[in-house]
Amino acid sequence: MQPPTPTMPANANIYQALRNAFPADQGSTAIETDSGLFYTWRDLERGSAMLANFLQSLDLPAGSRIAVQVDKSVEALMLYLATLRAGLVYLPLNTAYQSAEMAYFISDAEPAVVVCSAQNFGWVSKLGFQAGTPWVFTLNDDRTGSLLNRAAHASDQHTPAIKQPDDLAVIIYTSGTTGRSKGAMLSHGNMLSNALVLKDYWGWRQAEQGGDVLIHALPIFHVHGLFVAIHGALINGSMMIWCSKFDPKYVIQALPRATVFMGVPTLYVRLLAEPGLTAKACQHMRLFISGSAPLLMDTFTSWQNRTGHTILERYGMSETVMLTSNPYWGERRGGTVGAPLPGVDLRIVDEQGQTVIGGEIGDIQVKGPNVFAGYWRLPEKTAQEFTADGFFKTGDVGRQDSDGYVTIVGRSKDLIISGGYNVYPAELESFINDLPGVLESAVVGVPHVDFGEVGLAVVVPRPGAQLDAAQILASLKAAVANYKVPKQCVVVPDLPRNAMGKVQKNLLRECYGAPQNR
Ligand code: MCA
Ligand code: AMP
Repeated sequence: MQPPTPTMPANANIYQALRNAFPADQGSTAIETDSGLFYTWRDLERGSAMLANFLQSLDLPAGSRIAVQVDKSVEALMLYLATLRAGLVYLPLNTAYQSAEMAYFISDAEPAVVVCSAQNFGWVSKLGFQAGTPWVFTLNDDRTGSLLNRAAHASDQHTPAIKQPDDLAVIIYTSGTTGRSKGAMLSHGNMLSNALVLKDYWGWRQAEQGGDVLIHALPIFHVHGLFVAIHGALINGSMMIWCSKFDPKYVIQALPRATVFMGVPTLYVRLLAEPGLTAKACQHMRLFISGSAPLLMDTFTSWQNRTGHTILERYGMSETVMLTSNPYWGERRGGTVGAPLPGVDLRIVDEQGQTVIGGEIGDIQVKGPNVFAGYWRLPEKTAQEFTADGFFKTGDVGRQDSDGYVTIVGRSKDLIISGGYNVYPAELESFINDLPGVLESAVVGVPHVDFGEVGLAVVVPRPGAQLDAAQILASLKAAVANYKVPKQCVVVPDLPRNAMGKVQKNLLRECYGAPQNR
């Protein structure tokens, strides 16, 4: 039987719920970093209070966006918490985004505050001021920057703003299948309901039960690292071992002091490549969780054989936070993403929109308190992505077994997931098509030993033009986030098309899809 869906507290501000779970001993360690720093629970509370007071002193209009593109640090986490407690809207941005990508996000979201690293201040502040952003501050990963200087004068006492479950908390940009990124608007209720469900579902141990210790090795500008991992630890008063960057050797060395690890499949592949990953190293661990991309059966079984632990795979999206999970108590079935979480209504539908049963394959649609309200300033796009009866169309294709387990078999959206990051072919194709001498192009995902899947660009020259594949990749590298750049490019005379004139990407994958390892 599924546990009941948790009810919302009077103040749905998720910071308040996290704060309520901090251990009574505020002087104990909340975060230990890989650079040897220790932060107490009191540090988190006071540091985020000072930043919240500082943000509020700017007298920003209600609903103002705070756009943040900074390297991972505990101070960046405090800024996130401060934004929540001040009742403003957090907008995290991948540090790999380059100028054109940042220009788009800043002009679309119109943030009142932009926070960037001192190193990027020149170009980011220019973009901010051009878009009418009144405040641009810096925050570096070494506890310096104008944001901290300014907040140093603020009070360290702060009462979290009162929020209703539907109040906007965060905008997460997800790239679009048309090439245009959309800001998914997540509310305090979306995130809090999900955090409360996962608290029970994954059997987090409270301090009096010995407590959990999470190794936090993911970036903090996406749902996985920011919400699933951080909310998970904080709402259980659990300490984090904080890795500024994923380093498999450091993680293995930290395992004997930890109990929970979360990663995208690439992290598991890289850990398996380390001889130091042994059953003994993992004997103190309680739980390994994987998500954001498909976990290969080979990785699942190799992990079981090497460590004696069965990875728990779960499935979610930026628009919905977590949707399904294999059980903590019960069978973790490799190749599946488990059953819908309590409160999540999941159905598989055919092309006519009819629900299918009996393990038939179809489109995955979902509904629940965790599902977002819509895309920022895109009401028509939002309406297209929901059915008349309020289900969100995930764009994932799968089946559900009679005992509830869901298997994702593909995607109806044209998306490549590379090392846990989403790469949208349409964005890259549009850039390549604009290069001199290019007639058309197609970008497809091909298997990759480390990243699971990577992009391959297939490009057709204009009649008489000579194209250099390496130059095409170099042009892309100068323009878009590095993880989006295809690992390979081939120049061909034409693209295969079906009778409707649509490019047959499956044929390109078959032709060029030999597993890549570099
Ligand atoms: C780095 N590179 C990549 C990727 N990452 N190429 C393809 N895909 C990637 N994901 C390339 C860079 O372009 C660079 O190439 C070279 O690798 C080295 O870059 P570096 O930054 O040093 O790489 P790394 O530190 O080894 O990073 C690999 C990583 C990272 C640790 C696997 O990609 C990562 O942290 N991934 C996790 C992403 C994540 O958190 N996803 C969650 C999304 P060059 O040298 O040629 O420039 S949230 C989500 O999906 C939903 C909601 C969910 O369900 O969780
Ligand atoms: P994002 O836009 O970053 O939120 O990525 C969401 C997408 O990641 C989903 O729609 C799925 O396609 C994919 N995804 C997340 N978790 C899993 C998983 N465990 N297995 C397969 N795909 C996943």
